[in-house]
Amino acid sequence: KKNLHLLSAEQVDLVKILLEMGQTHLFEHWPEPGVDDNEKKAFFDQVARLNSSYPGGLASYIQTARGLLADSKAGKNPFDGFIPSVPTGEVLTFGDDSFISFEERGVKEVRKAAFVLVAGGLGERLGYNGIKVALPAETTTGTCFLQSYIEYVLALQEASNKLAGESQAEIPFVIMTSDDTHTRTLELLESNSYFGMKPTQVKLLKQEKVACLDDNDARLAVDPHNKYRIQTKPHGHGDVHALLYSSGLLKNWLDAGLRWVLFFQDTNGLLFKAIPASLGVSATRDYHVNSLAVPRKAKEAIGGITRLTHADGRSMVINVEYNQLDPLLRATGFPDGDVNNETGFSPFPGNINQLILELGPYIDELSKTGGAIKEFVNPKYKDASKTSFKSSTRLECMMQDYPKTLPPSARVGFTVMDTWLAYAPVKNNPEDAAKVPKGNPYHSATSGEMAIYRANSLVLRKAGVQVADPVKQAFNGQEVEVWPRITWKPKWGLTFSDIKSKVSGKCSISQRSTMVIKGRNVYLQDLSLDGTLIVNAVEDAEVKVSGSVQNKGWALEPVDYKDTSVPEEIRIRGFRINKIEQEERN
Ligand code: UGB
Repeated sequence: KKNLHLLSAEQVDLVKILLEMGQTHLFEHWPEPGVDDNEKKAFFDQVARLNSSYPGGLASYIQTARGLLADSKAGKNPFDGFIPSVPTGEVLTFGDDSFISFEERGVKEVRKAAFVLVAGGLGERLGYNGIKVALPAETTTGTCFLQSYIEYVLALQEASNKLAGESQAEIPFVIMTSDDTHTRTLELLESNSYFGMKPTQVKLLKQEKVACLDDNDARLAVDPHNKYRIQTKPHGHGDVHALLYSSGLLKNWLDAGLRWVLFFQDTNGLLFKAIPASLGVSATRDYHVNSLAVPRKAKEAIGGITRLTHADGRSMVINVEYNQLDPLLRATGFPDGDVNNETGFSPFPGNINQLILELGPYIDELSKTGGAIKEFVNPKYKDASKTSFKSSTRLECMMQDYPKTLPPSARVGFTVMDTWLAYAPVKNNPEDAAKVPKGNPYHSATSGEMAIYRANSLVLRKAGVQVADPVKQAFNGQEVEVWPRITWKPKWGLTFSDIKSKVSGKCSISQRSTMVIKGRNVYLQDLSLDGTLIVNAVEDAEVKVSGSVQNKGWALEPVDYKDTSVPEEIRIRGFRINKIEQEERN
């Protein structure tokens, strides 16, 4: 009470709420007024921030936490009463007629879309010191993830505007950051002129962390390094919905005639190869929610997309995390749990956490929820009595849990794509990746880069180019397929039809080759490549590339991830590219 004069009227109300919610311990060891007043003020500012950035405020956070902690202590199954079944969705095969027509539809629609990248996570599993979007997706060109994403969005925008015969639509690009990534993301954009995008087209929304909890009564944790702060931790990527809603952007987009919002994660170098077709599926099937998925091996460490039906009539199509799917199946009449069927895969498609939401129904839903997403809590208990925690915990939420509050009438579907085309995230550090059981994906910087070369090689093969088979090689203890290092700028080839139209005659590329296509109107005709070829077409210049190209090329040289004389972004992939000789065409 003696410190109340430090506060504004609103802050006094907040303190009252804290006291009513059993949080007196926060002030217990505070000295007399006059001592540390600035720190005390900073404490109240923090409390105000924690309150305003959470839908319903701190009181609601504490209340929800108590409920979830009690459920967790009681060992309550979050899926109690729900029966899982395999939902229906669209399964695509790259390059066939329906894939091509979905792609065409997607490109047409994309000028009515906004893209949202969730990039607030530090990626503790990867252990990289920088922000993940600054990592090169591949080191042949050194293009980082953020640059690749922006160039894809710009290329989609241009192609879509061209189809519409209009040129004014600008696709909004939002990046959700956090205190861990915000400044560095902004610096990356600013020091690279936003990779060619107009700065006004890009919006950064910073998520706030949430208060940590010390016990089952949801007593807020005092920061161990500063008694005038509440300890905080990330709340998860689910924050993106509340942030988009409270920023007013959704309303602006609706007013501007937009129809879709696409969400994606920070390190999937393949993702945009899957975007046109899956947006086409959303538009054709009129999906309010479309989750991108890949075939999933039973028990593989990605969530499964599942229909859950409750005896009381509730029903939803939702991601069930992999550690929950097997026990859920066993408890509901499937004694073998999560197993592969005759296709060799689990019947539940694997969630890659790329969502396409239809804007109208999305806003309708958020107007009811304010963007709050069903949360969960995952305390690490000291012992079986579950009365105390090893360290403080907090509530978390995931963006793919958005459909949990939707009415059963909502059209929730999914689109399954080949893994080689759609999904190769960079999440694991070299040491952990090397320990991944044989046959399971490494999800490392090494496998992420190799997946880009493989996908480009397979796409060109399908377009008629004779691309040599890969060789197997181990980097950082991971055996990967090394395909020719083929890369192109998004504006060269956004869809399969696009790419096919740029390849003709008898083209071949040997395994040790590298090909970098930088221009838009580059046509490969009767090209035989054995070495490195860089095609630097200036803007719209038409360049025909043919004949035989042979040189010493660029070689992959192994490096050890423990060798700290090599830059971190290189050594985490276990090789560097020695650029011995190349031919350049303009
Ligand atoms: N992220 C944020 O923006 N803010 C946060 O507070 C946390 C993360 P991870 P995760 O692709 O295989 C997801 O850590 O959460 C961003 C799905 O939940 O890479 O373990 C972060 O920057 C899971 O169902 O993944 O697992 C990154 O861009 C499965 O699909 C993104 O959120 C899995 O991804 C994901 O964060 C997968």
